[in-house]
Amino acid sequence: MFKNLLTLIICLLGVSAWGQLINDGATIVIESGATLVVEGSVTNNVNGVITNNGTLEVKGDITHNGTTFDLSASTSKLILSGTGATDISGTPLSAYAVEMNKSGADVTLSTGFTINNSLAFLGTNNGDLDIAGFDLVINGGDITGTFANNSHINTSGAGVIQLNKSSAGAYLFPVGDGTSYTPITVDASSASFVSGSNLKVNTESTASTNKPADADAYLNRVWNVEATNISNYAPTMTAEYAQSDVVLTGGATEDKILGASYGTGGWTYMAATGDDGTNTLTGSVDRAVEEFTGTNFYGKGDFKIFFQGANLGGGSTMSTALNSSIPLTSPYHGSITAPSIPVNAVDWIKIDYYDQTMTTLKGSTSALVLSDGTVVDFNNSTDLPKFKDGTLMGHFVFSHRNHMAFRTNAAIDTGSPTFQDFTSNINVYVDGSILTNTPLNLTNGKHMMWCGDANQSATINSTDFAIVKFFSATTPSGYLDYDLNFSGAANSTDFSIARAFTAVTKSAHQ
Ligand SMILES: [Ca+2]
Ligand SMILES: [Ca+2]
Ligand SMILES: [Ca+2]
Repeated sequence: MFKNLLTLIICLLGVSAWGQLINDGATIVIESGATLVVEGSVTNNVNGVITNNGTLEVKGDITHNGTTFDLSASTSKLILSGTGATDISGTPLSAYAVEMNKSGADVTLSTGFTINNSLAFLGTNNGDLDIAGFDLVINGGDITGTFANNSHINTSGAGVIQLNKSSAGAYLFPVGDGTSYTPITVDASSASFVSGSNLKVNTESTASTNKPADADAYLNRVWNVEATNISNYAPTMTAEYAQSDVVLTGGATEDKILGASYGTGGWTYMAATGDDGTNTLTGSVDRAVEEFTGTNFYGKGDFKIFFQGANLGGGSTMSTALNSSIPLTSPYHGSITAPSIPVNAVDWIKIDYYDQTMTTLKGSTSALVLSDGTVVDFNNSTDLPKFKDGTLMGHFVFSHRNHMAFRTNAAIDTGSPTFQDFTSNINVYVDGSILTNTPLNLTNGKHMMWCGDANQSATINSTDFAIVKFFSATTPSGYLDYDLNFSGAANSTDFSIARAFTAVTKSAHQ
């Protein structure tokens, strides 16, 4: 429209409506209070200067390859409207306030976009803002308005929303993939923000590549959240997934999907919840870079347990004489096989996990006990044992092939497990009706699982003695239930141990 008018200065004072605006070198100023409505596209070519101090409403594309496209005045507003698609391209744009007010059409970024005050989504069906591979930076203000499947910020590309904030708060990121609105709120109200703090968020419509191998209830939805220059950062995430994100296999149900976070050190499930009715997940995180999603809940436990039979001679550790005989497959669960047995492993242990009130068994797994009493994950001896589909607060029952079972007294937060040193008799359930024996046996300065329940009956008595006597008579060797001292053989030593421990009947507190 204004080709080759290099020296023209146009000052817009009232309300103007143009078909399209191609500026090849003029200086166009929209004064404060004035409105320019462009029914088509705005193209600011080389040497072009556009300064908006009022309202610029554009229904078509915006292309800026000119000298200046200044939308930064605090009196200014950029309205993206119309029924056709808008593409923003060229030199990265910076605007003070932006309103999304389209009708069933999207705005797509083909360049970076910084908004210095606010981004508002007006009305309904006003289209998505697809940031594609570019970053949308919100500099201090908020993203407000009405969001829906057809009105949100599509961050399924490589770009992120970067929310620059200098004060703590709960911040909504109205993200989605262009089809489904899947927002996440990062509640960092308790964190310390400074000038230069920011949160970066985008979402991906795929499952986490780090998803636990045996997860059978999870989402094809990941929210990437990164915090920069924020201290005391331990936010609560609240995210909403689309029903189409849900993946269930092997008969798993959607209620198994809870908030899960992946980052340095692996998966965490702090304060994890899930609501398959509202499709809402929550979780707490403590890392600056997190991948938040929904999977089966894998609570963890941090336990220290001693088997009396492996510490009959005393000392600070248990015997590992049985180590080379320990089978890769758990004696308690045929489906659980360790890739290898750690050289300091003493034996397998069975762990049944219950809900908070100890009324419902949620699952059963096996773990390995190391010589210092540490209980480790069978897949990875540097990790804590995991409890798939357990509850956030849960109880545990510990059983062994020839030791008497015991259980927790108070439910444990398996999303943020604290160390449970059962050798110090901490959090061990006592059944007041059992007067013959304590749940664990205090010996050599430690509380240990009682030796001698060779038939896993929750009672140590003459039956166990008879079993050990019978099977040790032929002095077999290997991984044997009647090898009470973990020596790798059953013989007269085990016979003597059985006779001593079964002389007085003992019962499990459970
Ligand atoms: Ca659902
Ligand atoms: Ca028994
Ligand atoms: Ca033995």
